[in-house]
Amino acid sequence: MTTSTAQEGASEAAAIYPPPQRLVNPENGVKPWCSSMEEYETLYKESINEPTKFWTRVANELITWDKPFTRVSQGSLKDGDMAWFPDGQLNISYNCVDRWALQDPERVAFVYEADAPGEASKVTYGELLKQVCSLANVLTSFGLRKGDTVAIYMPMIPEAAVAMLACARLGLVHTVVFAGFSSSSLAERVADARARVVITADEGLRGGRPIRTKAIVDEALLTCPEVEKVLVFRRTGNEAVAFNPDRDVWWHEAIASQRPYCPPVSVSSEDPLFLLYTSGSTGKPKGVVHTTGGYLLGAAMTLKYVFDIHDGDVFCCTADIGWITGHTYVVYGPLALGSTSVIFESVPTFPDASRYWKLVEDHKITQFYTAPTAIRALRRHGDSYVTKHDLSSLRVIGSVGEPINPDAWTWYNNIVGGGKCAVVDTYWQTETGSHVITPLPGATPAKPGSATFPFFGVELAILDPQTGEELEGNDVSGVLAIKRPWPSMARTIAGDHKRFLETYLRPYPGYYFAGDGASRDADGYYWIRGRVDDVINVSGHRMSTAEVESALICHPAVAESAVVGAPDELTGQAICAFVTLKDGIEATDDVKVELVKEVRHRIGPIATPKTLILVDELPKTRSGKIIRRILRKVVAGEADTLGDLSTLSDPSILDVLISKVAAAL
Ligand code: 6R9
Repeated sequence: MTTSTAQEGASEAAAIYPPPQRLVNPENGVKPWCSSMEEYETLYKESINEPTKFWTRVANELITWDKPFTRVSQGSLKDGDMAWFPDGQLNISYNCVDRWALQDPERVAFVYEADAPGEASKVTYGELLKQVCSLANVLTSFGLRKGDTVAIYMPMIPEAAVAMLACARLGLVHTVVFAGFSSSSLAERVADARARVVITADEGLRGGRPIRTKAIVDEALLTCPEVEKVLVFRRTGNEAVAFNPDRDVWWHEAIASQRPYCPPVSVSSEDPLFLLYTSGSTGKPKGVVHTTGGYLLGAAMTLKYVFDIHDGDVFCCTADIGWITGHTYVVYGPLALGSTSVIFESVPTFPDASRYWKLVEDHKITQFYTAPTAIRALRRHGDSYVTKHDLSSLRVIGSVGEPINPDAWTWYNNIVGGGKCAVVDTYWQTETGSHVITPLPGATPAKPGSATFPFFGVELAILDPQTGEELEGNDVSGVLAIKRPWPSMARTIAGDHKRFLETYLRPYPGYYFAGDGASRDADGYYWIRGRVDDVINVSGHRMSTAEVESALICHPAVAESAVVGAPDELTGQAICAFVTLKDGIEATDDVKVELVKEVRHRIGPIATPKTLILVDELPKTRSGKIIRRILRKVVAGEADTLGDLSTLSDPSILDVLISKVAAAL
């Protein structure tokens, strides 16, 4: 189990922050969607005890169905055959775009804050509809049909969302690959998803620096011959970007010849909407599959209740669309509610550490959603970057991606929220599709560091990790599990349903196993303890230790490697790699630099090991298995509690290991 400073909160008598009065009794009289714990409990109980009534109501309230569903759900976690609203039909782009464009074409769908400060622009729902339709017609002209897969490798620009929505309009399955991934990571995902088309941009821009987006796609596609077309959006216009006229098509040229209307293709609620690759315990990333109706409902409903979205709100989630948070809370959630969503292309410290707060002031953002790692980093720069801006438009501020330590929570609440906003620490995963444990801003008294209580329809359990037995009552710790299917849960892993079952549903039969440790305190609040598998969380990004190890092994100098997460004040965890070199290769600093480069090249900069330690031996069992537990303990500074060492084949290596770690960290 990983360590995190949020853990400490559970044992202390944590401070309780009631919902701000300003939200519960607002001056403008607009009540929060859920304005008391009693109301939360009533709705929660209904969602659990009368699920058909509850889901029928919310699914009809939030979604426009082409063909209404007659059944709410079927299947079970035991059998892994869950389906929601299975006989219903709908189109997501119609729900996210047409509904609002027809009603009010001038309403702003996206505020685009470009990398360069002062270069903001807006996309109205009316314009968005035309753009999505034109692009959908381009995709049709490529011969794509319902069920085909399209890979999207783009910067954070509105066109990335347009690309997703154009796919959804035609029933195409999109797979967005985070544009910080390397060409080989992109190639692996494009091939696994069997994508026939890649949508990209000439270059990206981050913090004033160009990113060679198209060049990375070109490199990736050297090993993906099945890709027929690459559609290229012109972001920077750098003329040096290579263009292959047999395969590449300019976005602006292609849409110019297309009609700006395209009828939406009605799909089954259970047709796949997207694949999103995420790291698991083994080296190969998993293509998590989300379907249509249930996912859209989860996105819309959580955004409405957790961020308390009302007409006229401007919602800003700083996540990249390459992650699930960007899918659900930059694109699908806000648009499903007809709200305004901010697309932020830059980085929080460009040109200085006030960028986010200037953004809030400039666009009168009402809800702001970011990651603890950003909060911790910005806090280091000092309060003045925040306090010089007028943040009075904010009502709800959210956190996601990793446990937020109580100190960072308190700073976020006091300095960013000015003590007048609700802080929502939202726990969820790529696989859950939308929030599963979260406070509701007008209702839940918060405890800093706790994600508080389950969202509607989510029935939680804490299991004994060894016996799988459910731990009843309060004041218990174990592994986190969910007891019944919920609408926005992943349905399978692309091309590998067996792996889906083995990863999530078979470890504890009848439960969804989240992969996180958790406890329920004396008041019933949930505290997430971090991953219990070989996944580490660096700045809120999931990294598989096995994936980093495989990248290291690719280097000809490496004999063996073991990667663990080390606690890190800023990024939560940091990648710490232990490497043994092949015979005859000298352990020099140059080798270390090369190995770090290898990982960056194979996976991307997000996988950069912060520490790389060359050792003569790794701790192993007598049968030759690396004991990562020992490495984890040593890097966490807990070498005095290494536990049972009876299986360690050569205990004499420990002293050297401990002193090398002490010198490196
Ligand atoms: C949405 C997202 C999922 C993993 C998850 C957990 C960690 C996310 C958290 C949190 C504590 C929170 N996590 N939110 N831990 N408190 N509020 O991040 O998805 O990239 O799939 O990561 O992130 O460990 O299992 P994903």
